[in-house]
Amino acid sequence: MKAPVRVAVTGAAGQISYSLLFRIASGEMLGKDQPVILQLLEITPALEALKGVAMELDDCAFPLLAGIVQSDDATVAFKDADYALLVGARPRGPGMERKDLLEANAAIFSAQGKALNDVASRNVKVLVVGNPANTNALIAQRNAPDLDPRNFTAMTRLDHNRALSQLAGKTGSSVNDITHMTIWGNHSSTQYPDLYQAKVAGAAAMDKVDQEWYENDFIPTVQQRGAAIIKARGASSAASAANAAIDHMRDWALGTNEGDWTSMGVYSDGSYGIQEGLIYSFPCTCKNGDWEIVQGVDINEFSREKMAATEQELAEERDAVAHLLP
Ligand code: NAX
Repeated sequence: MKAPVRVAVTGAAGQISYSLLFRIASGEMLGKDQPVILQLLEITPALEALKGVAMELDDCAFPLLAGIVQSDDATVAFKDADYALLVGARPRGPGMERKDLLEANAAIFSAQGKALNDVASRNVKVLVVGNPANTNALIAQRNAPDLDPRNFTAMTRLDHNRALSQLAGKTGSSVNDITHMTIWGNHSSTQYPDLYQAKVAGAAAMDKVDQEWYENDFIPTVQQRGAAIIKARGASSAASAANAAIDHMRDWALGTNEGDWTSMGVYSDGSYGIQEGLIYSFPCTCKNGDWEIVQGVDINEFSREKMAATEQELAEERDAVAHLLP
């Protein structure tokens, strides 16, 4: 058996974590031969609820669960962390403007970035799930100057998986037949789900659907799926978000499928003309625990416009919190 790795999860008493933690502990994220120590962070008022979650984890008697740490102190929860899933965030309250939401979260993610910088493993792989995920990831990254910016990622895998499922439904195929799906940009309603590269059983997806469906049905459905779930369920996506977090981390740690790619919010190096330093979702491949932005994807005029719109939104979010960035 391998030596255990340390997996920190924030917002650990919340609804996404209630699905996520059990799957991490059962080996679905890092493999059935990889023991894990869960290091759980919550705010002080939620520690009692967290205790209940930890009791349930104990009661599963997971063979791979080598320990549980519970804390309201980020420097305890992130100590030597090999993986950090930043799920906890401040939700939008009544009367809160977008700017207030960005600022409230900037405070949380600055503190967590600093704590990661001070105590986490130098190779820590960070996934930000808490919204606004891309900008929260940027804030954490900027507050962790001693860590490689490539260690910080934001989750657009749920959007990617939603797009796979919509396309499979439309073409009467299985999600297993679909490759080369791409989500560009922000995890928000400006995201651009791109079908121009996607393939269904090896054939171009755009030859199987019409432009009208693509523009007026597929794109808005994927962009608005989070809101549709809230309307139907009365609560935001939880199990599917946890599943996407598992997929994102598993691919990063263990590699993407040969001949395919996934979508990840990563530090832009200027690829495709996207401003350097933004955390922007690109098509990525992963190998040996590292990710790479896929190069050479053809960008037509339609795509260029949509990629620029979501880039613009991310630049605005960054500028709105600029006074809080080091
Ligand atoms: P919940 O409100 O159920 O849970 C959040 C938990 O975080 C709470 O227990 C809260 O006490 C804790 N928390 C708040 N501030 C914290 C801090 N500073 N340190 C540690 N813990 C803290 O929300 P849940 O449904 O689990 O969603 C969590 C986040 O994921 C939200 O921001 C949500 O918007 C975001 N989502 C992101 C998605 C994505 O694709 N990137 C999709 C699903 C989800 O909407």
